[in-house]
Amino acid sequence: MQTGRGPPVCPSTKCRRGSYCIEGSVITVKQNRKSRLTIAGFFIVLAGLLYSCGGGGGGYGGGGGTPPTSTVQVVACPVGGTTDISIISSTAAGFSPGSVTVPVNTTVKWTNAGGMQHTVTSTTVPVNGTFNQTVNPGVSVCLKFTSAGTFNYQCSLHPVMTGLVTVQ
Ligand SMILES: [Cu+2]
Repeated sequence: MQTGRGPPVCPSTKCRRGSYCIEGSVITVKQNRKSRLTIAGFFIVLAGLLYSCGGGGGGYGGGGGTPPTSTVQVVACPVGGTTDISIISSTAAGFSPGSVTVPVNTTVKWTNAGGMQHTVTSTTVPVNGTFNQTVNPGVSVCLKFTSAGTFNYQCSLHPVMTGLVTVQ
């Protein structure tokens, strides 16, 4: 295996016979060309490899790994046990409270207490921590945060509305 040299090679079981793979050709190039060319060539080959392998599965065939699991999951709102945020206006104070700090595996519940549609849309968040939920008037949405981190969000319809969920 070429671990440590970059993204892992596509497993041969996922590459159809006849499609090119990294191993032989790139090693040869690496010995004969300067490193910059090798790197460029590597990514060109890698792109082709990902493309050729992507049709069979979920698009992660090139790495041979599993798809990333989101650390923020949309869940049906439970009865009780949630940290509650009201959406009260389309101003900067629209999310109330605008900042909450919760333990890992907390479900946060946003309830639209106004008459306008809003969203709860992540902005700056950890990898695999994105979310984007529409919240219609009178409706609640719930997100379960299963990993620690700092999750910034806004209403995509009224970007002045911002909020923060800190999970620790
Ligand atoms: Cu809004």
